[in-house]
Amino acid sequence: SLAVYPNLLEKKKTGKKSFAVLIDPDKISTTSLRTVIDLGNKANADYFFVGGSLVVTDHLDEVVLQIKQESNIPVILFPGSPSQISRHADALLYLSLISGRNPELLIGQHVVSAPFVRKSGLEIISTGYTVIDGGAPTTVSYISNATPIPADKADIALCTAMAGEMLGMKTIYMDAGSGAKKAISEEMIAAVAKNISVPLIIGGGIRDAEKAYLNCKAGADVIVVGNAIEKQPSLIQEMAAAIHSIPVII
Ligand code: 1GP
Repeated sequence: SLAVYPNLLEKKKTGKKSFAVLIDPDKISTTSLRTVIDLGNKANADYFFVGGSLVVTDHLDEVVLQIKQESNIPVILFPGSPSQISRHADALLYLSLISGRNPELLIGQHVVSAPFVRKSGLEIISTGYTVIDGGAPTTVSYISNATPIPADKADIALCTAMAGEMLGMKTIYMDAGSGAKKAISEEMIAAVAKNISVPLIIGGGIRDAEKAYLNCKAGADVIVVGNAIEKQPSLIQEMAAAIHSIPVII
């Protein structure tokens, strides 16, 4: 099988959309992890993203290993801090918070952890991480000490994404933050998608299959869902079906 990023590019060529199930090691118990993995397998979820803005537990390795044992779906780290690295994963979203003006999250933490990240042997996917205002402060907006892009400023999001792509970021991840009151609007997604050619990852506050579908129609390549699934794991099937229903170009 292809490495994660080449595979993502292949999918983008044909317009095949992906569904990422986000697992926050802080929030999930071993038994519900088993259920989520099982549902992900059955629904043909495309990725398991593992991480969170505030991982306080130390069982990241355990969570990743359990997924690897019970599934063939690639595990991609979505770290809230440089300590959230497990060499057992398949790839790492190497996030630079390009929507913020906090130098630590743009480059400072990367410098400090670079040797450790390199040594992990993980596939590194540089990601222009762009936080959009989700209607109320989210963990990421608070922890990052950086102002999110206002939800109605599609032009700022679009210029940020363009700059990220030109700086060499392999993906752009627009996030309203976990549990966001308001998910990112389709208008903003469409404006950004039209103007970049790297895969566009969208997450934060997506609660139903219809919104996931509409985001894909607007140009998202990967839909990430965490909170809604934690509350109702059966949504995994519905979300996957909606996202995979988008026709591909052959
Ligand atoms: C958060 O984009 C992810 O960083 C997913 O958000 O938990 O609200 O689905 P939710």
